[in-house]
Amino acid sequence: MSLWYDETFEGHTRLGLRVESTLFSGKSAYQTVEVVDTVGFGRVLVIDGIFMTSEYDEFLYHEMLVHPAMTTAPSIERVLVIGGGDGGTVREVLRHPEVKQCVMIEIDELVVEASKAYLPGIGTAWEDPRLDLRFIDGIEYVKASADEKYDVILLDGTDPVGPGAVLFDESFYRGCKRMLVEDGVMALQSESPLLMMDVFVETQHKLRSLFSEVHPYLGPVPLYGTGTWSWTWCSATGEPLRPIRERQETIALASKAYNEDVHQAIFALPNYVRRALKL
Ligand code: SPD
Repeated sequence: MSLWYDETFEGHTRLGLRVESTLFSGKSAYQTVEVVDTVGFGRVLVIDGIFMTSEYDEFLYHEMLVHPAMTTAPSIERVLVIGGGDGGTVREVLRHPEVKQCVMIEIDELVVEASKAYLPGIGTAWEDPRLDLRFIDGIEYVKASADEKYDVILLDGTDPVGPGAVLFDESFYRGCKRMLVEDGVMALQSESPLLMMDVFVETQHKLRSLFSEVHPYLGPVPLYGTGTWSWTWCSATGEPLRPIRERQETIALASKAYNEDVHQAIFALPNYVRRALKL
């Protein structure tokens, strides 16, 4: 008998993965956390029934969230990651030798515990001495740390439901902007422009009210419904298509997806997205 795990979207569509076994299932104060072993996607982290990341395609998500920002920010010594409890985002950040400190703020310790135990191939940088992992609420951290300054801020949240919903609030983005150095870069996951067009567009508007440079970019992540995913690059100054070549070449050498051409290509927006954003 085969067992399938389905994620359903808006009550009209579902993505199903054939499951070999459930490796972990637990409930924290915030959410239900599971790790399932699937036939097609390897081990998959699931939060409140939503697929978060998989061994099979996590690189497509994490490399795209991290490297466009990390190769364009003038300085990358101090990096803040909010969310990202599976460890994939900080792993990519810490591949950059210029990083001196990476503060990671994760609300739910259970996500990190489960990921450390069952997804060790994703979180390979937990022991890096430059990582400062703190289990606190990202909203509270941003409110309380207005004087802290970061060169790069990366937001690796869940969908805008459950405890991660507040990571899509304009006031939260404003707080993040306050923590960026003047020429700093923020990048965030900004949902599917197909399945979640309303969230995608609203997010762009919120960001545009705060940053003069707001550039969404797209890439494939098969685990996420429709397979088309978006991230957004924001800054008060600067330009996403002018990466620092030497930094980029070093990172591209050992990346599975990210390289110089991909960096340029992902910022090309199809007409349906341009029109939705009135570009
Ligand atoms: N639909 C799921 C969106 C999840 C985005 N964040 C994933 C976290 C991976 N580090």
